[in-house]
Amino acid sequence: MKWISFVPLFVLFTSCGKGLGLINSAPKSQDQAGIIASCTSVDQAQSLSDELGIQYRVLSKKHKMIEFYKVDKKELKNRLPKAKLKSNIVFEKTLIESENFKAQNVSNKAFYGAHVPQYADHSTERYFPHLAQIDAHQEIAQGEGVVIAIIDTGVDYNHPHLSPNILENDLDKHGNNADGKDNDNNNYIDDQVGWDFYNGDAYPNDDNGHGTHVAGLAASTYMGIAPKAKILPVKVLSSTGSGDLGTVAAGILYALDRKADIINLSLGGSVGNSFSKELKELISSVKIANTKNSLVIAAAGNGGSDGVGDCNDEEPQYPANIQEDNMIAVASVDAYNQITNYSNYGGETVHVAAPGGANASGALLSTALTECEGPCSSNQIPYTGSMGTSMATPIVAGLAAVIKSHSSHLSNAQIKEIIINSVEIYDELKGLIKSSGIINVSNALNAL
Ligand SMILES: [Ca+2]
Ligand SMILES: [Ca+2]
Ligand SMILES: [Ca+2]
Ligand SMILES: [Ca+2]
Repeated sequence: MKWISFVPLFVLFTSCGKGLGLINSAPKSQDQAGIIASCTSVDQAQSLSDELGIQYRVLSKKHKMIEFYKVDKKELKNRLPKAKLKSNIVFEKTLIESENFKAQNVSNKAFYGAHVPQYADHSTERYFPHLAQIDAHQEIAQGEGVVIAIIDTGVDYNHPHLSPNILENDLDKHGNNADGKDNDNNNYIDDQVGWDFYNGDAYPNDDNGHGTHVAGLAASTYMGIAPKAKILPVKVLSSTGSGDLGTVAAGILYALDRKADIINLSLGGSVGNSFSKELKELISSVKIANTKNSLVIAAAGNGGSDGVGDCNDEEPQYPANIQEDNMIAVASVDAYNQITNYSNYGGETVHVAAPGGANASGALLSTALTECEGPCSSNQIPYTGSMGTSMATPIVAGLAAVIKSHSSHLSNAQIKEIIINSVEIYDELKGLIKSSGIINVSNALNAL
């Protein structure tokens, strides 16, 4: 399976004959942060835009989520009396926890390919020790039939170890087969492999590397936790890993439309209680996910600006601190089962820990951006090392996919309970992690 990787310059919704005032891309800075109006139709937004000369962006046509820019909130309220209005908070790079902590011991891209020895071989254990740490790769279930949405910086969907697992929307082709029409009627034109909410196009390529690494940890065909799960790439973060709450919420809603079973959020920030009103859009999308039996896995966070882990019970981190019964917040442990220096924690609010890499014991190796001209040769398949709660999160998403593929009748709440109750408990994690333990694939499957 191959995709054309060029990015066409078509504009979303051109077929509607609308254009003035309508923009596609996410806000690039705090200055441009907008106001989200829920319960507002595109027609209402367009007429308001015509009248006032303001810009707007359609976050979700189906859910009537529109973002307006450079507009007075009071004026908007007068014009759209039935709309629910929330200012959209932009995560600056310093707040975002998708930071790609490059480990000291894995300096640059490492190339592995078909010559990499198979699992259980000594070398592979050395390169992918997190698999043995959580007793992964049980042959009885590998994520078959389960969709994991990677809401992130995008995914390199041409990577040879990811492309076989990308969820394809056969009804709405892109690239050479694009017809500029929304053939499956989900309000996104030619969304064959996913959607890029940051740039407003059907090509959720990764211009950072973070999302590609995250996708591989969960579901690479080679050394992913769930090597047969499907990956749905949804780009909501910029090339520097920053983003905003409304775009993340829109990404979640899109993933639900594409029937994602598991939503991976290796991102977040300490937006603080004072912004709780602005969080409502994000919280609402997680609640909707719950009604669709979708499990949301979120990173506990990497300790904020000083990089030293904080207690999420006292300093809430979002989305990880959203208190819904389909949300699992994940901390990071090193290869010695100790919480990593950078990882946030919380005996009340952080449910489980998973391997996330640490300087002392190495970064987690996973898929990296390809630079091959044409298809990559077998010895040119890039993997790289990264560490963070961003890396621990897809390990848990992979486990959720494995459980669901084994027992598809389980509800998201039941899968969450199994993940939490099957951890390996460590005394050192008591009080830091709600379950006091590290996830374990073998235990979880034995509990089914
Ligand atoms: Ca579509
Ligand atoms: Ca189409
Ligand atoms: Ca794109
Ligand atoms: Ca800190």
